[in-house]
Amino acid sequence: MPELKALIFDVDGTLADTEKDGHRVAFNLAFADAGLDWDWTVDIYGDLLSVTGGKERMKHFLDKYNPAFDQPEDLDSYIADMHKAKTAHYTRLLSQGLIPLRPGVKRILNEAREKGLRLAIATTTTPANVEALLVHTLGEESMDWFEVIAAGDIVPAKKPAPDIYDWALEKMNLKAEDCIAFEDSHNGILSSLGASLTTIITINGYTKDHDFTGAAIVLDQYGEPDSPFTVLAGDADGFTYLNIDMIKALHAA
Ligand code: XBP
Ligand code: MG
Repeated sequence: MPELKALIFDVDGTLADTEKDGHRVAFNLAFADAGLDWDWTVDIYGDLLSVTGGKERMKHFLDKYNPAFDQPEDLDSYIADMHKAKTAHYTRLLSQGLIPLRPGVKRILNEAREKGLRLAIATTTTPANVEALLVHTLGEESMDWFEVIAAGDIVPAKKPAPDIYDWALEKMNLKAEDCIAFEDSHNGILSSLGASLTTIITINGYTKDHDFTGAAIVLDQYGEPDSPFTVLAGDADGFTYLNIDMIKALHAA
């Protein structure tokens, strides 16, 4: 296996646990602003997460949970406007520091930079949401740490399609074998494996029972030197928290 050159991170559920208390809350605030009684409870949202992309998710909600809704003439622009309002709520929630990075993320990003590994993001959420998370957890300069931020509608097909990872690889002029991906969900690993990327999984409340077949390893978290991860599938080969040496070992395996 060639030398590891770049780390490509998913965002939601991977860099931070954003869904239950971030995106879901922002959706409900936007619905309330619009005078709608749509209430995405924790359980309903967990089901709706099977569809990636907030706009696509709202359409899926109407089809599956609210077919009687009197849809406007131009549903796409109605949904797009609702999504803009939701994104404004979400970025405001992040600006209030409500959603921290997951354990080990900041340490791994800093170690990668110290060791000259290139960084990228491949996510279904919007560029605005990525910027808000990075700026409010790592500071303004962190936007420059990532050579490529592949996000949202930049590709025609969202995860589980591999398009977003393929796009990031192309922009970085790298092959999949030069890189390793970090994901949290079944849709996410289908996308990264679809792009032939070795993939490290951390689960979260919504994805703990997902199928992660093909993952290099499945962890409950990246851990810290004083708080070890739990290995849910795969072999940590003696490591107790994820660091660049372990990432390189998984890439080479
Ligand atoms: C997760 C998603 C996103 C978010 C909501 O993205 O599927 O749709 O749930 O964000 P990933 P938007 O795990 O690929 O980071 O409303 O901006 O889509
Ligand atoms: Mg994710």
